[in-house]
Amino acid sequence: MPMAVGIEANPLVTVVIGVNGAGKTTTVARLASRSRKEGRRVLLACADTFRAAAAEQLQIWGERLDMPVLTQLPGSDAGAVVFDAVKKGLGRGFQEVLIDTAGRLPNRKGLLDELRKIHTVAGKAMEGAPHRVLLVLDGTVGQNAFSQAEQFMQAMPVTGLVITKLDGTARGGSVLAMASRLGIPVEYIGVGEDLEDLVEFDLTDFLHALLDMDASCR
Ligand SMILES: Nc1nc2c(ncn2[C@@H]2O[C@H](COP(=O)(O)OP(=O)(O)OP(=O)(O)O)[C@@H](O)[C@H]2O)c(=O)[nH]1
Ligand SMILES: [Mg+2]
Repeated sequence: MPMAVGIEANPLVTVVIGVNGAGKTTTVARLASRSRKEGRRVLLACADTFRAAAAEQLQIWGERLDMPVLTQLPGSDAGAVVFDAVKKGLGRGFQEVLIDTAGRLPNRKGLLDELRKIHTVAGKAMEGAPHRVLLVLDGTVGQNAFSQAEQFMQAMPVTGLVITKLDGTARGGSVLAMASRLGIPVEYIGVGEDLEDLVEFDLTDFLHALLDMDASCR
């Protein structure tokens, strides 16, 4: 059961969005790995039909995790991949469908429209999908991430944030402030480059770590 999200959908459909290089694909792989450890059957889908190497990158993760990956050729319709993935998830007894999307700057209208379409198409394939929309933000970019997040939120109802690259940065405090201004919970943080380096966000632990870091800087 996906306790972290508290949503009982079968399959649970998650879409991962964010700017280029924020850590979306890595996050998809890490979430998949966590779910598999809980014994859940996961289908990965690459709705990044924009960048040629994107499907290949997710396929490599799929091989490493021994999980099926649904892809399409570059230039094809991202919505079609999402529709197929959700239908396959429903029809073949997967408990989770994790959808990776193309990296995009939110000021490109066409790309935000594509996200809107992905959202609509997922809902057509399964009522209520996507159940979870995770916006991945690079924890090293600071305030810039705030306006990016606001724009993404216009394209899809973001349910949670994933803040990556919090290893080796002292920007943790500004990230927290940002999440509270956006009114969206931080679900996970990325703290390194390994598969295991995605941890559930716990405010108390985080504040302690921040205070320790602050104390060691004095
Ligand atoms: N240090 C560190 N590196 C990370 C973390 N998360 C992701 N990365 C690295 O960030 C880089 C980009 O990650 P990707 O997952 O490919 O990012 P993406 O958002 O899918 O990128 P595009 O598909 O090009 O938009 C990779 O080199 C990752 O290893 C993290 O928590 N800490
Ligand atoms: Mg990617």
